[in-house]
Amino acid sequence: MHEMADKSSLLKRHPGNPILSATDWPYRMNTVFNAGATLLEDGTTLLLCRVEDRRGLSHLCAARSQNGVDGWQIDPQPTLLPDPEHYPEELWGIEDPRVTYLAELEKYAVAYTAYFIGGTVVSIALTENFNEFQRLGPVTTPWNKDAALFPRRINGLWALIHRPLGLDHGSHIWISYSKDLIQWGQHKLVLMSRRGTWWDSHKIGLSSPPIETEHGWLIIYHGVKHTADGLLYRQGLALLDLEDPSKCLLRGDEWIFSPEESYEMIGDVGDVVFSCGHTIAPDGDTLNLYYGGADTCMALATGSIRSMLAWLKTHGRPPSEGLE
Ligand code: BMA
Repeated sequence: MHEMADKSSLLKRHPGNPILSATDWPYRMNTVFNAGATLLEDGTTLLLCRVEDRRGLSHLCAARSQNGVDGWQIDPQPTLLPDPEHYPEELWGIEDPRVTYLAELEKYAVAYTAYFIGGTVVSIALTENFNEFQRLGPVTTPWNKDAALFPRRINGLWALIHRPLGLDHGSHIWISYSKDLIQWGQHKLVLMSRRGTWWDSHKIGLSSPPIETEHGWLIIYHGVKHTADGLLYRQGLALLDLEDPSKCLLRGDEWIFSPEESYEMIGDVGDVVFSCGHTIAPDGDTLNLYYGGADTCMALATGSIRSMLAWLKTHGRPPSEGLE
């Protein structure tokens, strides 16, 4: 169902969309999309954007704004470039960063996809200021992507959501744990892609990092459907147990956000809404979801965490009820 016909839509597009596109960039590039997001201490919104250059390789570039909507100050040069000399897995670029503030370390963790002939892996870098980064290197083997850290340790361990690539039957969301952010283990399956004609049947993967609520970790995830016209990327919701996030409590049957506007349907890869980051307003409820449109621009949609939880309570069900 198109959201236009559905007044109860959980996410409202900003009328100024797209909020960032290639024409805004201070240097020559192709596209900007799939940015990680965070609020800095002074309230500035920082988007760590995936920028594809005119060779087809991606790097990361920071854009800062006082209101998270316009007046973006974009770094005059790439902020984090692939470093294939020291990290050969970054030869074909670094993509889709997800930013989590780790209060215990007083650092931001960036989980990103590194791409080379051997496949995609998840790498982590730490930063205090988005000027200097400390790379921890790859934390998974290929093929893996769509990863983000939880903001705090759970039962004494850091937790990472990620998405290993499956076979034709789908790709599923996993969680792993670590004492030191480097050695990861205790891998567990969290959520499976559905089957057949479902909107999330081909692949699923985490969108922005998990959101802590009193009812559990709210996650927004992307679902991909393989259609005769190619892949169709939409967004859906699930709720994970607060103390054991490998346990999914509720999952919505319907998607909550789907390509509809021209900047989501037309671009380098059409029919894609793909989010890697959000910010939460000081009211603790308003969610600003930043997302890439058609792998070409950055857009913003706003919703309410409380409404999303209420929606999941009425429209969600435990995933153990079958994968259809
Ligand atoms: C996924 C990721 C995203 C991209 C999407 C659609 O596999 O690589 O970066 O937005 O495909 O092309």
